[in-house]
Amino acid sequence: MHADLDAFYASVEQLDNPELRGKPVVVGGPPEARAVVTTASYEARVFGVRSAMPMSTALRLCPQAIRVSPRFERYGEISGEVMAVFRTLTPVVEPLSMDEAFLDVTKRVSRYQRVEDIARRLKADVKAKTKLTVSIGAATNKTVAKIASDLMKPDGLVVVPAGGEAAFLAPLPVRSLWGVGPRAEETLKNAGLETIGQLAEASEAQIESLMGSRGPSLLQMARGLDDRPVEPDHERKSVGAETTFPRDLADGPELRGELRRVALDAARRLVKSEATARTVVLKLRYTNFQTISRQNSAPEGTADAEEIVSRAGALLDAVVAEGDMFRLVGVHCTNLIEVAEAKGQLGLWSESDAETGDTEGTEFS
Ligand code: TTP
Ligand code: MG
Repeated sequence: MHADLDAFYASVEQLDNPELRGKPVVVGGPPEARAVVTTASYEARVFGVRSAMPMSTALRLCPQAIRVSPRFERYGEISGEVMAVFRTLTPVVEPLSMDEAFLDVTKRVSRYQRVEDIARRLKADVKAKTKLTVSIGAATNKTVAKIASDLMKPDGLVVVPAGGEAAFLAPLPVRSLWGVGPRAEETLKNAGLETIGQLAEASEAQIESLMGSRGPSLLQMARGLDDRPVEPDHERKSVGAETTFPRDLADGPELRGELRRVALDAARRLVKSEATARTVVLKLRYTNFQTISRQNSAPEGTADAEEIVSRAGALLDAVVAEGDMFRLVGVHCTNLIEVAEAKGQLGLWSESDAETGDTEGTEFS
């Protein structure tokens, strides 16, 4: 199964503020800040408002929309609850982002337990626990399940029977396939391949000439074939950020500013990973490439950005000497405690990070 919450951020805002329910809601920063829409409630989507659209455009399309700034920590919290509900059904849960996951329920399905019933019960459980609606697609493989979950949103449930994968995909646009973005879509369209069914019937040679090395796997997908397993996420051991300066820096406002920036970035990644950290690690590289790290730990985990900034600053205070010049500074948070775990629930999970800004992010296990 692929399960994906409906209008996730906007639904959480409507949940926490009853006045927003039933109304067009857009989540994102203010238009003056040239912010974009992270998501829009289904009431706002009627007006054509979409994710990633400039907020100014969204508010022009739907002037009565209520704009709310995002509260990532809150979304992380709810996400942890939802993933915990998923894990009551099966331990084989592979989160893809805060609001979606693959679940392998193969072992649950039997003559007496149809997948429809399992999915319906999961939807009810998520609703009972969080009051949110989730759309579910179920199929014999990931590609088909993911596409199916999107088809009847919101509050959707689509089950594609075994053997019906190719027929299910055939009428859909190639764009629905994983990894087919606007450019690939254009290339395929120019070759007369607009639906997945048309793609499925093309020859391997033709697709390879159009799409290069990705051709064969794309063709397999179009034919409804995909044998990738659901891979439960492993605990991530560290999140952080570091930056190399254009020129070496001595201690001073500039170095402290860079330190602050990477510490904030590390804190942001921590929140995104739905975790708190007990340990803050400062990494420094001197002009001669010698690299050191210093760390401090606290009994309780934190994801508080200012606390991480100040602990990283204290580590720098303790190590810096007159005349030192640095070429890199990094802040890493380790000894992570997952938010769901901290709440006494089972399950460890994290999401893969998108790179933002010009600092270099790292996650290592
Ligand atoms: P999605 O699952 O893609 O979107 P959604 O849950 O808002 O709506 P639906 O699934 O019903 O179509 O993304 C989940 C959250 O991720 C979304 O609520 C906000 C965030 N997000 C962004 O911040 N930027 C984006 O461009 C997208 C697509 C999502
Ligand atoms: Mg969603």
